[in-house]
Amino acid sequence: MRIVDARVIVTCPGRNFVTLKIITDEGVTGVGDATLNGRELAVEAYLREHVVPLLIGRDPARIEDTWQYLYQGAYWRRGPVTMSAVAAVDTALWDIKGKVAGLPVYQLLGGRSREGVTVYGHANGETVDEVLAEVARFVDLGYRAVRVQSGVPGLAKTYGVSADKMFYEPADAALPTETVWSTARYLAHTPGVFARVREEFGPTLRLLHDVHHRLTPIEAARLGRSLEPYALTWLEDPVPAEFQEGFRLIRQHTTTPIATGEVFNSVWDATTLIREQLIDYVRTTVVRAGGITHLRRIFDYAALHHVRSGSHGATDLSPVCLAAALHLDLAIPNFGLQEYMRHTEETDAVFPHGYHFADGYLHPAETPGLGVDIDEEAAARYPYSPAYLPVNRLEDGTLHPW
Ligand code: EZ4
Ligand code: CO
Repeated sequence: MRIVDARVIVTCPGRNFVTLKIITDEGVTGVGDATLNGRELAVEAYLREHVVPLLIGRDPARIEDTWQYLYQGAYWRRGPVTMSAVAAVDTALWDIKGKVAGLPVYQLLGGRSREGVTVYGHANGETVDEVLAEVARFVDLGYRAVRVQSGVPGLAKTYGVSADKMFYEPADAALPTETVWSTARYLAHTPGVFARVREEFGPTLRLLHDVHHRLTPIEAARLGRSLEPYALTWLEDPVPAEFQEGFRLIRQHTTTPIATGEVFNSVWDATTLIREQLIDYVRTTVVRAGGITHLRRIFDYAALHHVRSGSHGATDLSPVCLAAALHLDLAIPNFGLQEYMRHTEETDAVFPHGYHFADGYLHPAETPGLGVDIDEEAAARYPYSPAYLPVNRLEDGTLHPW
């Protein structure tokens, strides 16, 4: 079998997605997600100009060799653009291998290690009362784990709080919008939110919170300590994670579990964090970290150090990425949690898929391959529309992580 064509498809059914579709001479096809929120066309061009020509004529069965060829062969290793492009190829090749074998991809990864993939949803509100109502809604929908984000008094807009509760989309304008941040206001408000949520929902509902990279290590340590009575499953991205050693300080001060990694693109971003057990969950996903092949490598390294997975699953990870992540989630021994932000009806129609949600679990399709595709005719109805993530400033105007 040989690869005869590969198409890079950009579509915007409510938000932008970049998808690679690989076509073989025997008619078997595979899909991979290549979406990089706010920088979509960089990956589209990387694939179209520098990857697709190298794929033509290759044997699609050689997944590892193709991965090494694109990673080592570029000479310029890593980075979100390169690794998203490599991920798309890798994901599509696993899809093809599954279809050729007549098996869902999780079977090729060792078979199921659990009955379903536990997911968490995003409860959020401007006020604590609104937050409580949203948590109740997710519990009613069957969710076993809920991320809780609240507006902060004195701040006009806060990360994670949206008007449309089911379909949070932060890339909201053709040029970046600007928001204002105050660590003091946030730290004063947040523990009280979790006190109210625990009071209302009891001790066993799994609760999570995303700091979105906004604190210093000692501020994060203080927040983690103040949240200890509310027994969070994890505190996410407490600090910008380029400086891995910074997590040592957080660890010295709090038993609140730490999750990080949605901006990581290879195991090299997390070797200190994992080796020293500075985190509890590593949170990158298929499209960000070089596909199923490399994400499996990260999760296996994590397993050796008692660190679990927590795959990123925001709406900018397409249904193709989510489908691929679910196969890995089902197979690995050290699965933690899978984030699940629902896609809109328009997006779901462009990406027909067989995964489904029931009783707080996602279940991958049982059909051969990944069980997801792109409807190219439907995709063509939604042309690319520039959209950027916001930037964030302190009250005095200093640029701060968003
Ligand atoms: O802001 O994926 O945990 N989820 C997140 C996301 C990220 C977006 C950025 O594109 O932090 O909402
Ligand atoms: Co996050």
